[in-house]
Amino acid sequence: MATPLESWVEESARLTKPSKIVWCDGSQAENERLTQAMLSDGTYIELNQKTYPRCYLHRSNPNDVARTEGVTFINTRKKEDAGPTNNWMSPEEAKAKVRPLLDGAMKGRTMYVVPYIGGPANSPYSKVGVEITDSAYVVASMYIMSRIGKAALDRLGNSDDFVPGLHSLGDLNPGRRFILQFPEEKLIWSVGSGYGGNALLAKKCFALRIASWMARGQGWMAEHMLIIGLEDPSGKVTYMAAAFPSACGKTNMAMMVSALQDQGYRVWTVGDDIAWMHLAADGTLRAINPETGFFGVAPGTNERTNLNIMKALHHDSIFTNVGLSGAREPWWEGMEGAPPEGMMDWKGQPWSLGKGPVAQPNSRYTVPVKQSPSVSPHWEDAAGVPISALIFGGRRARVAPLVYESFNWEHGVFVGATMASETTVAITDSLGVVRRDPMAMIPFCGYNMGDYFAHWLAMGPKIKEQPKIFNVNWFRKGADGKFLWPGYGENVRVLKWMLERIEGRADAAETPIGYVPTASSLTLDGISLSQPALEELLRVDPADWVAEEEATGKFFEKFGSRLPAEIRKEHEALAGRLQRSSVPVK
Ligand code: GTP
Ligand code: SPV
Ligand code: MN
Repeated sequence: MATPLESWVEESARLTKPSKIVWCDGSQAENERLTQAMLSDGTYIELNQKTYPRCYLHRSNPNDVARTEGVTFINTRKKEDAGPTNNWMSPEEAKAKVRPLLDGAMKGRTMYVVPYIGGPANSPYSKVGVEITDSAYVVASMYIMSRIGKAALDRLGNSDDFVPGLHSLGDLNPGRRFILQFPEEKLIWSVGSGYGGNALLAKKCFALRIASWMARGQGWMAEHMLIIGLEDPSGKVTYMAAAFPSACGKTNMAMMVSALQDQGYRVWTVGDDIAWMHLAADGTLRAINPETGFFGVAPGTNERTNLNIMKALHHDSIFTNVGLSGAREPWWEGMEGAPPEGMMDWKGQPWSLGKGPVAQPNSRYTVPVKQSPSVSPHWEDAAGVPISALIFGGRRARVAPLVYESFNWEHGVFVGATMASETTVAITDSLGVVRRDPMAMIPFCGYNMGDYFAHWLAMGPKIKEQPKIFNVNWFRKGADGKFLWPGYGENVRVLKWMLERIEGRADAAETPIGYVPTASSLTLDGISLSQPALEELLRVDPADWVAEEEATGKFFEKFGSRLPAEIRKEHEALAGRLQRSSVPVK
C-alpha cells in the first residue's frame, strides 16, 4: 500500500509529467550533485572560491524578483473565511484555473520531492511539510532554509500529517503566476515563480499562511516575527519577538551587534522572520523558529548595519540578484568602500556608475542561521524560548514615536491591529505608500483577519506569564527628511528600556496611545542625538493621532461583524483619550 505521501507524489507526477523524480535525502553528496548540475546549466554562477567557498550567485528572471501579492490567494470554501484583506477564489475555481498550468509543466524536467521539518527535529511544536518542485535552486535554498530529507521522513512515517506543496516554475510568465493556499485541506499550489516567498513553500505559504490557520484551530500562534534573546549584565537572557513588515528590519534586529555591549547588553539570534509560539505548561509563551536560514535583503547590508551577517555570508551561502565584481565576489549598494572594478549588474550586464543599481533592490542572501556569530545556544531548543515581550513596528516617517508600551494585552492587540507601514521593495505592487499592515501579517494571514484579532485576544488570558506588548519605529524623519534615530546596533537602547519596563524599573509618561519613555529613562550615553531630535522622536501629537485613529476606523469597517467588540472598544477608548488630551482643560 502506498503511503499518503507516495500517493500525493504519484498524483502530482501524473499531473506535471516530469521526466524524472528525485526524492531528496538531505545529504551532502546530493547537495553537491545539485550544485554541479546548476553550475553546468547556468542556474548558478560560481563565486570566488578562495574568498567565498561554496558560495554561488543565482540570477532570477528579471520579471521574478519579489513576492507577488496580487496573484496570491487564500482558497477557502467561503469567501468570508478568507476575509477582506486576502485575494480569494473558491477551491474549485482556483484548481480549474491553475491545473492546466501545472498539466505537463515538468515535461523534460526533474521533479524533486523535498520533505522538511518546520522547527527543531525533536520539538513537539514542529510540523512536517513536503515540497515538490522542478527548481534545483529552490531545493538548494531549502538545504539552507529548512531541515530536509531523512529526518523529515522519519518524523512523518506513514502518516498523512504533512502539508503538501506543489511548485513548478511553469513558464515564468507573470500572467500565468499563481500562489494558492487551500487552508481547509492544508494544501499549497504555486506556479510561475522561482522567487523566495513565492517558491520556497516552507516559508510564507506554509509557516505563515497555512500555519496561521492551523494555529487558530489548535490554540497557538504563527507570526511574521523575529526572535531574539537580550542578555543583561548579570547574564540573564530575556526573549522577545518582533513583527515588522517585509524589509523593515527584522533580520537586522535579529542579528544586532549591541551598542551597549561594553555595559553587558548583547543580543542573541533565535530567528529572523517567523515565530511559532505555543502555550507551555509553565505558563509561558514559547517560541520556535521553523526555519534554519536567513533569506535577507542584501542592499544596505554592511559591517555597520549587520556585522554578524557579513561574517556569516562568506561561505556556504547563495546570493540572488546581487552584482558580481571582477574578482567574482558579490556586491550591492551600501557595501563599504568604492565599487570594485569589472562589475556586472544583477542582470549580468557590465556596470558603471550612473547605470542604475548594481543589485536588484530586493536582492537577497541565503545563509545558514548557525553561521552567525550571534546565534543563540538555545535556538534549536525543543521547548522553544519563553517570550517576555512582543514588539510591533513599521516604517513611519511621521506620527509614531520611537517606542511605546501598550496598557495591557487587549490594548496591545489593538496596537498590533492598527499597525501601518510604508511599503518596501519586498513586494512588486507599490513602493513607499502607507498601508495598514496589522501584526505585519497582511500578506500572510491565511484567514479572515477579524478572526485573527479575535484569536490574539483569546490567547492573552491563557498565557500566565503574559508578555508586554510594545510598538517601535526606527524610521521617524525630521523636517530635513533624514532619519532622526541612528538605528541598527543603537536599537538595543530601546530594548534595554523594554527590559526595564518588564522588570518594573524604567520610567514612562502616560500618553493617549500608551506609555512613552521619559527622556531620562533611555540610556543615551555615547550617542550623538540632539535634544530637539530626542523630543521629536518621543513626541505624541494628538492631531496626528486623530488622523491616524480615523484611518484605522475606516480600515476596521472592512471587517464588519467579524471585527471583535474588544477592538471596537479599544478604538473608542483611544478616540476618547485623544479628544480629552487635545481639549485644553478649563
Ligand atoms: P523580510 O525578510 O522581507 O521579512 O524583511 P526584514 O524585516 O527581515 O528586513 P531587513 O532586516 O532585511 O530590512 C532591511 C531594510 O531595513 C534595509 O533597507 C535596512 O537598511 C533597513 N533597516 C533595518 N534596521 C534599520 C534601522 O534600525 N534603521 C534604519 N533607518 N533602517 C533600518
Ligand atoms: C518577506 O517578503 O517578508 C520575506 C521575503 O521574508 S520572501 O521570502 O520573499 O517572502
Ligand atoms: Mn518576511
